[in-house]
Amino acid sequence: MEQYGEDEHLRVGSAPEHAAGVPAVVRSLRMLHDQVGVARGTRALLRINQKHGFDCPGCAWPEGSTHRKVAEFCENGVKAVAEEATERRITEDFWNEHPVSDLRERSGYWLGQQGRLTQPVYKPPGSDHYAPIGWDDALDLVAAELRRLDNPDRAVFYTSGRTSNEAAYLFQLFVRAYGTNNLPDCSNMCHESSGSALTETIGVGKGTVSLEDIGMADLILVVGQNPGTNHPRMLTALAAAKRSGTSIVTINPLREAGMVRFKDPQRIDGVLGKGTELSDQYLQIRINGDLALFQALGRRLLDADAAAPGSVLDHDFITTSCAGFAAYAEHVRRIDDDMVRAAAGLQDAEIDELADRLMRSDRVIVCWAMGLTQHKNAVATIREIVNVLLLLGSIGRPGAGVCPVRGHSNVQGDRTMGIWDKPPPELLDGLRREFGFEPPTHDGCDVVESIRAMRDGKVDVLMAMGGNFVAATPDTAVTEDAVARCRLTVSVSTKLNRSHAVVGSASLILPTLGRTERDEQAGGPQAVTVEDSMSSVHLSQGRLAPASETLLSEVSIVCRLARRVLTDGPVLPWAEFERDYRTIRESIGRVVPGCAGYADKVEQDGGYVLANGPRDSRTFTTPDGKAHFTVNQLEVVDVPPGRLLLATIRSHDQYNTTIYGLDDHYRGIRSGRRVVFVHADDITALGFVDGQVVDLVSEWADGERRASGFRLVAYATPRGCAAAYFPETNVLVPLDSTADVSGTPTSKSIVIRLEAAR
Ligand SMILES: Nc1nc2c(c(=O)[nH]1)N[C@H]1C(S)=C(S)[C@@H](COP(=O)(O)OP(=O)(O)OC[C@H]3O[C@@H](n4cnc5c(=O)[nH]c(N)nc54)[C@H](O)[C@@H]3O)O[C@H]1N2
Ligand SMILES: Nc1nc2c(c(=O)[nH]1)N[C@H]1C(S)=C(S)[C@@H](COP(=O)(O)OP(=O)(O)OC[C@H]3O[C@@H](n4cnc5c(=O)[nH]c(N)nc54)[C@H](O)[C@@H]3O)O[C@H]1N2
Ligand SMILES: [Mo]
Repeated sequence: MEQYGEDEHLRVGSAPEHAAGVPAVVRSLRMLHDQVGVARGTRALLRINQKHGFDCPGCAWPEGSTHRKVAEFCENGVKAVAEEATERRITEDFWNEHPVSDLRERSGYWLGQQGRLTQPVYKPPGSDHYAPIGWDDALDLVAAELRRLDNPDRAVFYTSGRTSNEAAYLFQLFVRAYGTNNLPDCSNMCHESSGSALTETIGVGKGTVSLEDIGMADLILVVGQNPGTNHPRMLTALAAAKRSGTSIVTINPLREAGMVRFKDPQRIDGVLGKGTELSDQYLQIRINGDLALFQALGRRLLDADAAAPGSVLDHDFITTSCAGFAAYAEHVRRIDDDMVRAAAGLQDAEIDELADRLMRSDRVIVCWAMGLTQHKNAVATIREIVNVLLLLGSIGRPGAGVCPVRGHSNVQGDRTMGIWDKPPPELLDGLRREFGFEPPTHDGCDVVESIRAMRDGKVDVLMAMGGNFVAATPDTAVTEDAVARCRLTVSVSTKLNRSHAVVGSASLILPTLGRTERDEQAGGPQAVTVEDSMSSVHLSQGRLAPASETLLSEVSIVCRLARRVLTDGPVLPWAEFERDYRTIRESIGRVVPGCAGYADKVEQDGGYVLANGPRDSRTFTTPDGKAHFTVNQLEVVDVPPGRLLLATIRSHDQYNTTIYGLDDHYRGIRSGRRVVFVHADDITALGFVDGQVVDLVSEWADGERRASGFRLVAYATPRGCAAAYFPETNVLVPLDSTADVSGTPTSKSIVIRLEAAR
């Protein structure tokens, strides 16, 4: 396969000891001007995250409601905008020159570089070519295929996290009116573990802190997250907190430059000076050691309070607002120190120091991302974070709480709008009331269950609202075969990706407007709404000329498809919805739990913040109204001798499966992606040398999987740990290796061995 042939120029240098916003933004601007041109590029940048502008398609970190800076974006946002606002176009000739079999051999980087999709194209069964097709014919085709299914559960409807609230709301409405809850989404692979753990323990599956809280905390733990690359604007907030006296502790197997020192592009001392030293303590924990660490911290807090009662624990809060304390305390008092050492790989003194910091802090925030959510025990690990915060009463108070940092810019909103394979009953009640049809009540398939169903011949149609299903999901070989068993695959997309090359017997690509673009409907120019990581909802209005006259918005595509599919089902106001998106928001206000008055409230300046019981009033919407301590068994992933535990991670120049470029600046990698980071002593002990090219072989109960040709890079990480980029390594993640409860693929703990490249 020529797929990853770009790596011949790979260079490995030393990783910098800090993240610097200015050079990073300059590098991205170069990318923007290459793709977009100076005038259109500048116009786009001035509209990112501004009032009356568009929400940055980069990440879900909030913008801050009051003091928006002129340039409220980061290098990540610039790249995301360049990717979408590019002036490159895929035109009719492209499809003649590149049969599907050719697209399959291309890298994700190459596919993305071809530019924006401009017209619907169809690949009929038996053909190796896509050819242009009109919108009506395309949508008729999908409708015919959906209408012939004898069981709606034979169709699966995937959503990625850039879809607006309006499109997401209509998509789930259409899918449920059609008769299935098969609504898997990227969240299943992302923060599902956070949602599961938080709903169970505090009653709401979202974070409980605001941007203001970040500045008020005494102590912030950043666990399993690399904001320097994935949420650069978070570094600005952390640096500001740091300057006002907040302590910051990083818990991460890799020494990530962004968490060491940060030069803020928005400040003069960040441009000229040394920047801000961010982490007061940096714990290079072993992969998957976090559950053990938080149990060990819990025990130290209990012991210290037992020695001086009332000095550490918030007894009032625990007694009046929490359940399950006694069982939890009993359990962590008996944890085995040797197991903690084996799992976390930390010195006792390091854990003692962090415990002291917790005891000295009145307000504690814990932030986390994929380093915690993609393990077998991910849900249990996040429950342990909640346990520690409950002990301290550090939840539902200013400057304190849980902060799962979301990825895709609207992944949290999509879930609020009902993109959920296991819908809450209140949402279904709302749909029943508003539209008078009986929605399906049985659970649908999440991502992994959908792949199993496709593999087992139980799915005929896969429709994706954005994203890159075959590349983002685990077990690439299994998934690609599974998808190929569908009769029809349909992608609503802005850019070409691997999911357009690995398809069912028939395949349609439906090109859509991106968030930066003007959306004109019969009722005038339309805005959409999005929700950020801190539950703030606001309007977003695209300003750039669309990439092509032919593009339809996601809302239009759903409305026009629904009208064709539901001809004998419930009569719903699709034409009105398409004409004026405010009518969608009015319906959201009547249907979606917690969104009363939505249409008016989002029109307020800066939008509004959705209610959140723990944050607003320290109320917990669990069945008994209490916050719950939980008891979690400490299990350590069994890594046999000679094997490593692999985490699959992101580089600085990628957005999930979208590869912007081949550098990972903050880790010293240039012009290539097939690298594996391993401790120098492990490289030697395993009989290899730094720089050697190896295969990664994952070992799992059902057999071995191989990813070939990775350059070994000696790196500062604990013994026994390894890291390499996704999606190249997704082939190593077994489909059935998932997190307990949440079902998230265990993309951060794969047992591998290294073999000299064949
Ligand atoms: N530029 C850019 N921005 C992005 C994205 C992108 O791809 N590119 N993706 C977006 C999306 S959808 C998401 S979900 C977020 C992802 O944001 P992150 O979660 O920051 O992304 P990852 O690269 O997966 O990084 C996980 C971090 O966890 C660490 N880690 C791995 N295993 C463990 C462990 O067992 N314990 C601990 N404590 N740490 C561990 C890794 O070393 C790494 O620093 O970013 C969003 N923003
Ligand atoms: N091994 C491993 N696998 C992982 C992860 C990991 O850490 N390790 N992380 C997981 C995580 S956290 C996530 S969120 C998933 C991501 O999974 P996805 O969300 O499915 O993947 P993306 O790469 O973000 O999707 C990119 C594509 O979305 C389309 N797109 C972009 N903007 C728009 C838009 O506005 N509208 C529409 N309709 N389409 C658009 C473009 O065609 C682009 O090619 O991957 C998961 N997979
Ligand atoms: Mo994500």
